[in-house]
This record gives sequence, C-alpha cells and structure tokens, in this order.
Amino acid sequence: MKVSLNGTWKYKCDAEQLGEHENWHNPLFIKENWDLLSSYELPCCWNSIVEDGIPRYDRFEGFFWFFRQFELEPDSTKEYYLEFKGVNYSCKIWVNGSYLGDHQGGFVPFKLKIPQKILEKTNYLAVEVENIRKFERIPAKYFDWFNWGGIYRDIDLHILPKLHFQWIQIFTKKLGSNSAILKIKYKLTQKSKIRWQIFQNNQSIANGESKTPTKLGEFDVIIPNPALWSPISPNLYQFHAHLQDGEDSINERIGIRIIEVRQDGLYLNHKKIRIRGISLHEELLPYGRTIPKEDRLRDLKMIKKLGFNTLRTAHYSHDETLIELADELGLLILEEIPVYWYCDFANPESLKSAAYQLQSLILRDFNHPSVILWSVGNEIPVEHRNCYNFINRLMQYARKLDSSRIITYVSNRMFADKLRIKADIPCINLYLGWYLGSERNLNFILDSIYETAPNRPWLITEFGAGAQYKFHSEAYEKFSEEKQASIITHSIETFNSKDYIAGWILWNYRDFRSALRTNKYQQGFNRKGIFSEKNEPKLIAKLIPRIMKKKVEKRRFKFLPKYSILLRPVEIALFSLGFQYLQEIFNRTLFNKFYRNKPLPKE
Ligand code: GCB
Repeated sequence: MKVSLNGTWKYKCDAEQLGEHENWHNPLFIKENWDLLSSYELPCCWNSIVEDGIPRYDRFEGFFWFFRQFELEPDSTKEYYLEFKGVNYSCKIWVNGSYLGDHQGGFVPFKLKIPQKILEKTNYLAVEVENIRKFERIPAKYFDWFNWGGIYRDIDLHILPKLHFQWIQIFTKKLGSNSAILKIKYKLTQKSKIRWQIFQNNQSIANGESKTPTKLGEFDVIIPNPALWSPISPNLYQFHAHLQDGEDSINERIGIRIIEVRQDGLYLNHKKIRIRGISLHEELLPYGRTIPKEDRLRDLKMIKKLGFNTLRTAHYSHDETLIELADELGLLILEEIPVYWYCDFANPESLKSAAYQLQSLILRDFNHPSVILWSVGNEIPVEHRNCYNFINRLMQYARKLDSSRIITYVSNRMFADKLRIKADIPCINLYLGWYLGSERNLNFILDSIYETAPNRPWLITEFGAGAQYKFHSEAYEKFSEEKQASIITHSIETFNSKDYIAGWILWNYRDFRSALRTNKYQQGFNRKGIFSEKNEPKLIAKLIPRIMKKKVEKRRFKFLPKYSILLRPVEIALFSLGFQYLQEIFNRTLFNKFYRNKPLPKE
C-alpha cells in the first residue's frame, strides 16, 4: 500500500545552520513550534514559496527544514519505507526524533526504511535539505541551469508485507519477423514463487509461473505477432505479477521495441530511424521543477506537433511522469546524469556519487520503452586522464546495468576526444555560428570531426542560438529571432545532408534560468529556447516543421578532413592552457552575484 505524503507541510529556512544544533528534528521542537511554523504545499521548490507576496527564497542556496505529521496503525507484520522522488541536493531524515539516514543527489528517487519500533500512532517527520554547490558533487559547482532547492517531487509512505518485490526489469531480447522474446528479471526480499500475466488492451495474452521459490529470478516470454512500440505507434502492454507465497504484486507498463546502433545508422525495430530531437530543462515558471502533469503533457504534445521525434531530458533525470507521457505519446527519450563540465574527476567519492545516480536512474526508468539511451556526462574535459577514466568507467558500469540501450556521453571536443571511439555512438555539441565561427563552416567542420571516429553514425546532441522573444533585427543581430532562426535553419539543413549523422537534437525547447546569463537580452535566462520562458513561440518555432521536411542534397568533403587529426594538439592546448581557469573565474563571479545565502528580509 502506498500513502501519499504530499500536501501541507511546515517549513523553516535555516540560513544560519542552527537546526541540527538546536535539535529541530526533535518532536518536542516540532510540537512546540507547530503553530509558529509557516505552511506550504509540498512537493515544491523553496524558490517558489511566496510569503506575503514576496518570493523570499528565490535565489537562496543553503539549509531548509520541512516537517510533517502523519498518522498510522503500526502493524508488526509490515515494513515501512519513506520514498522521496526528488530532493535537491542533499538531505537528512528523522522520524519521531530517530535519525533514518541521509541522501545525496538531487535528481534520483530514494527509499529509507523506518524501523517498526520507532513508529507510533502520530508520527513526526523532519527533513533537513541543503543545496550548496560543491566541487566534489554531481553536478559540481558551476552549471548552466538554475539551482532549484527543496523536496520538489512526490513523497510517499510505502506499507509493505515483509515479502515483497524489490524491482522488476523487462526488456525485448529479440525481435523476429513475427514474434518477440521478452526477458524478465526480478528481485524479491525473500524467496517465493511468482505468477505473472501480460495484457494487451486489457486482454490476457500470456501467463505463467515460476517453478521454484527464489529471491532473484529471470525468465523469457515469447510474444507472437507483437504490436511494437515506436514514436509513430506507441503500443503498450501491461505486465502483472504477484507472489504465490505472499500478498505483494507489481504492475508495469511496457513496450516491445529494440534499439540498435549499426554502422550506417540507428535502428528502431530493425528499421533505420533519424533522430529529430530537442532538449528540455525541467523548469516552468512559477513552479520551478514541480511542473503540473497537464503542462508536461502540453509541452510534449507541442514537441510532437512540431515534428520532433526525440527529447533529451537535459542534463539530469526529469520526473518520471514525463517519461510515462513520452511512452504514451511516442517520443524517444535520451536520459543523462548531471556529470557536467568540470567535476572532481580525481576524487573516488565523486565517481561513487555519479555511479550511484546512474544506477538509480537506470533502475527507475528501465521499463520505459521511450528511453533508448543513457548518457554519462556532458561537455567534460575528456582530454584529461582522470576524466577519461571516470567517464569510461561509468560507461562500462552502464553497460553492465543495461545491455538493451545505447551507452554514451556528450562531448564538445572536436578533435581532442580520444574516448568517443569507446562510446556506442559518438555525440557532439556544436555551436557554430553562435560561440564559434560561422554556421557556413559546418559542412567542412563536420566532415573533419567525423574523421576522429569514422565509419559509425554520429549524433549532434546540441546546437542552437539565443534569441530574446520579440527582438527583431533585419541586420541579423545577435539575440534577434532572425539570427537564431538563420543559424538553426542552416545547421539542420547541413546535418540532414550528411549520411553519417544519425540525428540532431536542438538546444533548447524553452528559455530557462541560469546564473551565467546576465546580458541585457538574457537577464538571468539562457535564451536558446525556441519558446520563451512564458511559452511564447519565437520565429524559429514557426519555421521548424517546414525546415525538417525540406529535402537536401547529400554533401561530403573527402580529402582534407583526413588531416583534421593535426588539429588535436591545438584544441588540447586551448582547453588546458587557461581556458578552464578563465571559465572558472568567470563562473565564480557570476554565481556569487546571483545566488544568496540569506532569504530576502521581511518587509
Ligand atoms: C552547452 C551545454 C548546455 C548549455 C549550452 C549553452 O553546450 O551543454 O548545458 O546550456 O551549451 O547554451 O551554451
């Protein structure tokens, strides 16, 4: 049984970090202060809390406490777990004054067991949350998105029999011309037999049971004439299993589909597919990350309507609701963990944290047919040995956890990246025309980069340009809608002219908040959205359906790009001499101006 703990909570900002010292987790403190504490509906980002008309914690980074009371009839035959689906970044949890544990990592769900002996009829839950950016964290200190804080995804209490399912993983192992083989793996808390059934449109189409009781089990199921899942026909099935020696059961929605990288491209269900994608940050004002389901649905419907077939959930996992909607609507999803720019790659604790986040994400989303790719890093300095090893180990780990999806990372090194040959598909971010050179050079540059990992399909994981909504310029000034439209149009046409490009992903769907973006057009927002932060379409949003459909001639430079390898030392020198250092100073200055470690004073 699952009981939602969403709803009205009490909260207290702890800018001075007094909470632990003054035992705010103690039920005595909570009871005594109950009427004095402010209330708010959780989940939410604390940045969105409005007090007397003022968003006092809008740019606050620091410590915050949340308190809730819940009632139950403790039952000694049951186990009790608290589940938090997203708390940024780190938290400590107490029930009735007893410490349950902590969690690090702002974008993955976690569960903590509540020992039976500490439960009472009326229980007091205290959660200390902290979102200070630190070099050893994942993401580290500087990133190009807003550092929302709080308990911003659902909170549930699970009341389970001692014998229950821990997880179940289902994937398409083989797809023949008129049948599919599904592989099903599961883990229980104790040995039991299971009985299972698969439904298609509420009709049972297969069933069975295990022969011997086990804790870890796996079996194959053959599905004749399967209705496959794809963006064009997102067919779904229902998998149901229950324990023969207990009461617990599990229901998973699945899709039958296979994704493969072949030498000449990406194949979905043995048919070549071209990725036409767009990225999205999990942010919508005024909600921050706690976006209502209807708004997520509206975004995805618009993305499909414009002609995209893929969404990159940049740069961390979004709420699982979004993935469920993508399963239903038919959108391919590229997921990633927030290993981003300069992390503490030499620190084993950072690697542990990244690996933990990867494992949790894979476990959470394993059964979603829309998810086809795991990326373990974005724009990281792979030319450094520590980073190379870090990313390589994460890719190996991801392969061990999931052999049914594409494993990769995203690079912005044109020539200096020697690791990309080990990724299932090389991915590159390229901002020609915006940060570097002109989009007119893309044709040649692309063919040159391709030579660093030839004879394989490539993904262009980012490209784009910024524009302020309603800023028009006949002279194509930077940040005008015209300039943005022109760079993006030319880029898409060039990508479509290359056989080796399996697809491209435009940066970004909607303008999003970022401490790094402070010029007069940006004003705290990265403006590379094709929609403004208020969902107003820019010029490019109107043009995109036409650009996608336009037929382009195939083009290729043959001879010169072969020598592109000679540019490797130049790029390495650029990145290692000074660039990283300058970027660090630049970021630090902007971040220090942007975030506050105190709430705004009361009027
Ligand atoms: C990138 C990053 C992305 C940034 C984007 C930009 O390459 O991956 O996080 O927001 O560029 O706008 O510069």
